[in-house]
Amino acid sequence: MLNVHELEQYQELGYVGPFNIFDAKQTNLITQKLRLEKTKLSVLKKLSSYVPSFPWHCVSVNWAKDMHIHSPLVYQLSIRPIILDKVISIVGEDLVLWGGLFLNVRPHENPTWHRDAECKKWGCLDNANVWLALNNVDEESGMRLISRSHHMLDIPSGLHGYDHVALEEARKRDPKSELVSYGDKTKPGDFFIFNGNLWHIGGKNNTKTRYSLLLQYCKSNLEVRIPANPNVLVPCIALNSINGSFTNVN
Ligand SMILES: O=C(O)CCC(=O)C(=O)O
Repeated sequence: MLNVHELEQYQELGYVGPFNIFDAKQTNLITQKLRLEKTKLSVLKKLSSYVPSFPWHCVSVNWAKDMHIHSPLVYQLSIRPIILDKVISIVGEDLVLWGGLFLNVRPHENPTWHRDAECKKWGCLDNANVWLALNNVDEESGMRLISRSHHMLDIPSGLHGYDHVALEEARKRDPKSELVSYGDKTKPGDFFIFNGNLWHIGGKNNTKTRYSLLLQYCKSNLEVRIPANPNVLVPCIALNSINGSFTNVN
């Protein structure tokens, strides 16, 4: 569970944590297994594109955050009580897991500031993202956030990877916003929780691939659509159901 202060911080600033869940040995093992599961999934996706009747209708769409439905380990991690209890404190008991993304960010990649397009119409306590630091997460390759930006109506385009521009823009909207570098706060095996509407950017390591896991939860009655293909509902997994009626669960 989150305590009252942690929940207040999530509402006001948009993030909470870090919390430790795994030691270095466990973290290495998880990274290895997830690399394997991601490789298997990408092979299956390629195969499915050659077989018109392949029953993976949601997989072939331009949708990368689907490891929660295809990787047993991602699902198992998402229901670990130390994570799920905290997410429930924010979102409530009736919730779904709508996104699972194993990130392997390489040194040549250029991450950009963004917010999660899927949740732009949702309220503050409607959703929670969990970011689990796996391998090669350090000061420079951890996540960076702009506090309070989840309350802002927009995010300007063209922020690219520039922290000072993102902060300047945010402060035009709320002078109390701050740049928060989670790389300074997290070590492999730690996780933190942030609102999907928060302006955020994943850092990169200049020499090694950085590994982390993003788990995305929301209230079960919300519609989650693939931003690039809004006719398609995102495949979700019902967790901890009370009433059993879910908008997104087929
Ligand atoms: O690089 C990261 O870990 C951030 C990923 C992210 O923010 C996203 O996929 O929306």
